[in-house]
Amino acid sequence: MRVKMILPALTEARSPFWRPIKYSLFPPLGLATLAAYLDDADEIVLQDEHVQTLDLDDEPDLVVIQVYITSAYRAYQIADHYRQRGAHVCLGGLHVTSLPEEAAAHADTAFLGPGEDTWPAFLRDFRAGCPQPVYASHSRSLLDLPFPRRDLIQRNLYLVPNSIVVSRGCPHTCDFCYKEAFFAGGKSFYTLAVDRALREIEGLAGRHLYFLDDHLFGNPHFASSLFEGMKGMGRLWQAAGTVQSILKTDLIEKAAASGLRSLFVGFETLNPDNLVEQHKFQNLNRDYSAAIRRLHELGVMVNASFVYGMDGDDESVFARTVDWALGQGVETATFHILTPYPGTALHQRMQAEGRITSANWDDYDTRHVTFQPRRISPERLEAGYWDSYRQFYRWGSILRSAQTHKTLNGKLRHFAYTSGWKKFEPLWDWVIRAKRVTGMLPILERVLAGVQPVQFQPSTWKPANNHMLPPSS
Ligand code: B12
Ligand code: SF4
Repeated sequence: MRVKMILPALTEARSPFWRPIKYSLFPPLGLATLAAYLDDADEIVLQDEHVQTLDLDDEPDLVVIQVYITSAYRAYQIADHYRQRGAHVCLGGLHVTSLPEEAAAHADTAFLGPGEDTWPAFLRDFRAGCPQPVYASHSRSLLDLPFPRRDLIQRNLYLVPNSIVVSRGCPHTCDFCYKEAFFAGGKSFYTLAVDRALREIEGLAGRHLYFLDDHLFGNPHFASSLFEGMKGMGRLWQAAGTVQSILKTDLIEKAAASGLRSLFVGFETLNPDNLVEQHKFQNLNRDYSAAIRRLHELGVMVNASFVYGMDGDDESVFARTVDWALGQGVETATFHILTPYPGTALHQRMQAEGRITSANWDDYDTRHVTFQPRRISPERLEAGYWDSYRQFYRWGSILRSAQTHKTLNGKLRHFAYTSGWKKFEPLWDWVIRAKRVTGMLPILERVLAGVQPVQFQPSTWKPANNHMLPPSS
């Protein structure tokens, strides 16, 4: 069987004039995972439109397309093209799960939720000549998960070829997050077996890893065993975690001792009323500054994520947030405009209040305002969002923020990392076009390694309480 697997790109990533580095970071791991369920005899071609021009002139039997909200229109266009050519077209992923009826108009088969149970079931039916129009995932487990078919990925096209996920979902329930909608109908947080995760890590070439898990620390027992197992592997790695997971346990020391060098942290807002509004209770009453200090003391850089446009935000939110982040010595910051993704609790609330102003999915990229904000105009919200990036990444800001670190090493690493991402964008653009992105990985590793690895000592840190299991909200 000839199988074509496609990750379509949003318009910006296809621009002939400008290619932001973020689209050349990670390979399509979801599709590589699904490919692992195919037979050895199947001819598989996997293409990622973020990094290559699609060949649409072929004649596959089966086409598999992963649909994100911002690439939905492009995905439907490709799907229609292949259906006209007689292929059986499968659509799945986050957007298909949120809006199955919209997607079904372009698919022979639509998949809701994660694919580990539905995809093998479909393949059996397809080979038997009786594929169904819809498969919805209910039974969730990663215990028999095959290794992703990384051999189908062109590693040289990505800065971070070693992305990996060892869990799915998250134990929390924030109103704006895709998670509840995507995992409806089954478990919404589960992990690989630790040994299986460690074996996959061992098989990855080079030093650098990027865990794409929503919340790598979400199951403390799993995370602790994973970090213990990674100690001594000589890895340098990056991941995402919550403020709570930094402050509450000694997991973060174990993570640093096994090579964690940069953490994406969802601070989201400095306003507690906003946290309550979004049901992000795990951030409430947490000392954000203490979390950042703790990471820096361990030699871990901080990528702080902020969301603008919640009901408590007014015009003052931009300057206040940027100023706070710079004062804390946060190395990189990502700003987002609150986006009510279909299927989320936020979307339901906004819709009930008549505040949704756009149903153009191209606008749902966290850079456009798609709803009526409460205390600020949509124009000011977008302007303030762009201005935050400008202010945070000015040379003067980078220097000021780098100065907050206690050690020379910390200052230099901050300066190199922050300016490397944001001040050399023309260089990144050139490197992407020259297909030499992976050649930059040793530089990234060098910067991440800026400090000596932290030796893990049994911690004297006392958790805020003894609740070591993943919190439920
Ligand atoms: C890595 C990543 C990226 C990377 C690359 C994406 C890639 N290579 O896949 C980059 C940096 C390019 C990126 C960009 C963006 N991203 Co992004 N990204 C992620 C992240 C962190 C991990 C994705 C991943 O690899 N998951 C692990 C794999 C194993 O899971 P998976 O891809 O979901 O695949 C599984 C299922 O979805 C399903 N499946 C998927 N497709 C199909 C198809 C079929 C036929 C079947 C059967 C099953 C199936 O089966 C797979 C195995 O279970 C997710 C968060 C998340 N947890 O998903 C956000 C996320 C997907 N991104 C998001 C967003 C908003 C964006 C941006 C718009 C951000 C921005 N402002 O620029 C852009 C644009 C994306 C686009 N192309 O349109 C949102 C998506 C919201 C939505 N409803 O679509 C997420 C969920 C983050 C969030 N919490 O809001 N992203
Ligand atoms: S903590 Fe992060 S991943 Fe988890 S539900 Fe909230 S926003 Fe989503």
